[in-house]
Amino acid sequence: MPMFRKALVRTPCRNLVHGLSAAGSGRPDVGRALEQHAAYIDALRACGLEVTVLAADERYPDSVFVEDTAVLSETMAVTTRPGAPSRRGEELAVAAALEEFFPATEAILPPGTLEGGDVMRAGDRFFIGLSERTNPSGAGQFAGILRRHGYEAVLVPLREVLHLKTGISYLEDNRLLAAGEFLGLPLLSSFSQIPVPAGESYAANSLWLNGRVLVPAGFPLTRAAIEKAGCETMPVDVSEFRKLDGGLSCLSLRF
Ligand code: CIR
Repeated sequence: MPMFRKALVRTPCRNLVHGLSAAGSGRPDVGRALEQHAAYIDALRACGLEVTVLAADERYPDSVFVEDTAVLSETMAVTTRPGAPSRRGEELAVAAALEEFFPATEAILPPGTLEGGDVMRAGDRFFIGLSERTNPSGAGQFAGILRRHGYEAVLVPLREVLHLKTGISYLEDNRLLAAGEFLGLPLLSSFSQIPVPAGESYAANSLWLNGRVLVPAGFPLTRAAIEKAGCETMPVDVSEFRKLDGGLSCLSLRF
């Protein structure tokens, strides 16, 4: 079971209101987003993580979703090339910050695109979503990097959701929280699946951290299902980030 010691987050910028959104559920309130972000950092700290906070960057409305800009493990730091053109460049400040913690970083190069939200680790296997943000070149480059580090890569074509982890989360001990198109998918059949109850699919993006699971606030059925599967849960309100299709995991890089 992994032990996370550190996390990297980035303060939401005022331009968050101009972030990408397909959800059509209104624009985020920046003041509330800042409060929620601070509470999210507190939750990470409560799970034992030391948190590095990068400064807001007004050039990138979506830069609070730092998970999309890198993929990390004990031995590897890969900076991505976001598939959304407006997000390209976010990864530079993240790469610079990671230099303090990793001896070397690798990068996804053009024409490849990859966003960290499309990468889910389960032990030594990394599942990579092929999505509108992660193309076959990006996924292929990343799979090559994984193999060099002794990991296995499994490609998962997506049909409906933005990112792979919009619909599934690995909760350790072979437990997989899953919603929608991922329920019963043969590629994921080796996991013990916890189905996300109808109407709560947003909570499929929950976050295992050192034995506890952060769950978005307001999804009691999913929370109960996770508790029933043996995990202590901690609700965190991320309603303002949800308006931009962002989930709990998107707000941090853990390592
Ligand atoms: C975007 O569309 O890129 C942002 N508004 C949301 C990114 C969410 N990130 C994630 O699911 N990993």
